[in-house]
Amino acid sequence: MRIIRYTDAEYANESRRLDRRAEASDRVREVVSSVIKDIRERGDAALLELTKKFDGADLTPDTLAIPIADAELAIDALEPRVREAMEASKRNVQTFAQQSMRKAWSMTNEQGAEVGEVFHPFERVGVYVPGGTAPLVSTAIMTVAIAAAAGVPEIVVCSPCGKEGQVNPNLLAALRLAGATEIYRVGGSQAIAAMAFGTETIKPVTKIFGPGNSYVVEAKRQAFGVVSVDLLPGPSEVLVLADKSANPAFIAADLLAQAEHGKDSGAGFLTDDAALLEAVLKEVETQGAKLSRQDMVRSVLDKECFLMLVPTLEEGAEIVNNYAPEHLSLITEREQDILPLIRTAGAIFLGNYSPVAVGDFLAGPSHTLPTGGAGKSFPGLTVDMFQRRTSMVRLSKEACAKSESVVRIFSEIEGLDAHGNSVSVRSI
Ligand code: HSO
Ligand code: ZN
Repeated sequence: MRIIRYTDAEYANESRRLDRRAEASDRVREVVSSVIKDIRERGDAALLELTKKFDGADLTPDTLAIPIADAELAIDALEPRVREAMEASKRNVQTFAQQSMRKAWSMTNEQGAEVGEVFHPFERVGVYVPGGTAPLVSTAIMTVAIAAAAGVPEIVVCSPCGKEGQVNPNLLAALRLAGATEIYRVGGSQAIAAMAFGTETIKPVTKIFGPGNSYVVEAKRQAFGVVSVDLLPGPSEVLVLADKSANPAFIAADLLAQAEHGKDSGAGFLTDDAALLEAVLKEVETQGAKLSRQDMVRSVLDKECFLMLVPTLEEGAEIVNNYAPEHLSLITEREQDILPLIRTAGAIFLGNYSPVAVGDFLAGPSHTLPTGGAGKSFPGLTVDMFQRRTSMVRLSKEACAKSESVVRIFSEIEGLDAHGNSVSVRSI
């Protein structure tokens, strides 16, 4: 792990390096643009070829979709305690979503017009659920169950399959339990392209959600405009900002939980307390040695992890804002001073007893959060992203007459007299 202290000569450079903006590499951009072109031109045929190339699976147009009946069988086959865990997570996620749902409202403006907004769920959305080295069962709930809470009737899911064409049975069950109505065993940028542009088998959607690797994220970027997207969530990451009131064993456990996500994920710890830094370092070693995913944990710790001694928590908060972490764990006895300074974290976990893993699996807010610095421009996934908003205006004859003078002035200065007339004609 990289250790950086504010007393080091390199400190200023290092903290500047932590100021991030989300951007794709040229290579990723080119690969994705050719994949999208291929899917647009050749539909299913391209989708099958690319699935063979990237996932090693031999599919046919008939086996692209996983029958919903199979997903229901997967639910029936769940161990009861596993099913109960999934249901518990879904209950929290959907209750949270109900709270944050946008509801129709109206008010009266200065001229007496009734103005307001109404919300409708998108009719057909696409959700990407990554494959990779761990079956992200919780991601099914943290995306699909929120779409279902918003009332979306058609929830299309794409998730990559293994060489034998299989999708993890727990993931399949969770997808259906969460409310998926169509499930396709395809992944990568080709899955995003298929959902955005449509193929013979996959009908196009109007908005695409969910996390993925850098290719998936770039595909969402390139499809934007044809569809809308939620945000650009990539490989997971955490920063911890803590003072001497923090328990080093808890911090180390959170850093290691992050590191086990493997490739491209990142973890960093910032503190103003030199003794805490040493204690966390030691804990990472002892706890880390016992974990099952040693290779991933080691490689993330070696390449992507840093511990930083900062002169003050205020300066730490500034570095956090520049980094815009997906998750921030903030453990300080000065919470009332430091918390208001944090503006760009996707999610904040407060105090010694709020492990990020509870947010990953159970707490309620979606764990689909902006990564790679995207937190500077995007919030995490919320239920209103599944709602389409429309504004409404109703004027009485009196309100119309009261609006006339301002409208006439605008139509005059914009040189659009028909606009003015459309109001005057009603005000005689
Ligand atoms: N930390 C990931 C979510 C996750 N963790 C799923 C475990 N499974 C992104 O917030
Ligand atoms: Zn996680």
